[in-house]
Amino acid sequence: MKGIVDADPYQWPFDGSFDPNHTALLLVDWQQDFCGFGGYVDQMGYDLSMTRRGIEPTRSVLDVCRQIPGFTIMHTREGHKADLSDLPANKLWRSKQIGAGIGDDGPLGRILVRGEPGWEIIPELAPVDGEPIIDKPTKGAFGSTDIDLVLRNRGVTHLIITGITTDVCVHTIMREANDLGYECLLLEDCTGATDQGNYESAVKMVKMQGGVFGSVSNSEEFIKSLFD
Ligand code: C5J
Repeated sequence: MKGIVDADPYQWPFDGSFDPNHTALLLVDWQQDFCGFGGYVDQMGYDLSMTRRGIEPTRSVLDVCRQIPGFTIMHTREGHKADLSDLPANKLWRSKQIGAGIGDDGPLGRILVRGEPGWEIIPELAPVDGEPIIDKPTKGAFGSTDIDLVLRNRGVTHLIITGITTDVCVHTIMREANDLGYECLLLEDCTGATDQGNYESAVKMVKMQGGVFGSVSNSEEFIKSLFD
């Protein structure tokens, strides 16, 4: 395995080759609430095809990574406690403004509440035994959970990032990780936003300043790099 990914604006990783023992595939918030019919994003009235289009490429990457010994595969989920005690008043208010109040009943149970059908990770990308799941009440993960500790305990220094939505949780997590020194790669076909312009801008932002938050590639290039 050469482990160098053809990416933009630089061949990833910056230091020449990556080692699966120090790399994690991160699957950010692949939950029914963000890409399932009747979930939070659907209830807000957005076009689900935009958040769903990354499912198949991500599944291809996941299938390959699961076969590589040493590779960490980690999932995150956004959701709140049933009593909503971890839900800030402004987040609740905003969700009600757009007609999808967090904690309200919807077709997939209570919106964005832990344990409800809408909060579950979609079956296509569901975790298997041994894959850590990080639960967060926030958009980011590093400021509100033990994700950094879990990654460091496994010796992870490099992150391959997939998930939804590109401009919100994916970007927040990538920025947090980058600030902590993780070498990040975003797979652009393995992510999606609720708005095409936001998706394109979010991808573009990663690439500015020589890769201000990391580098950007896609599922095909990443998988190819594993077999070069
Ligand atoms: C949002 C997320 N978009 N997982 N959450 O509210 O990106």
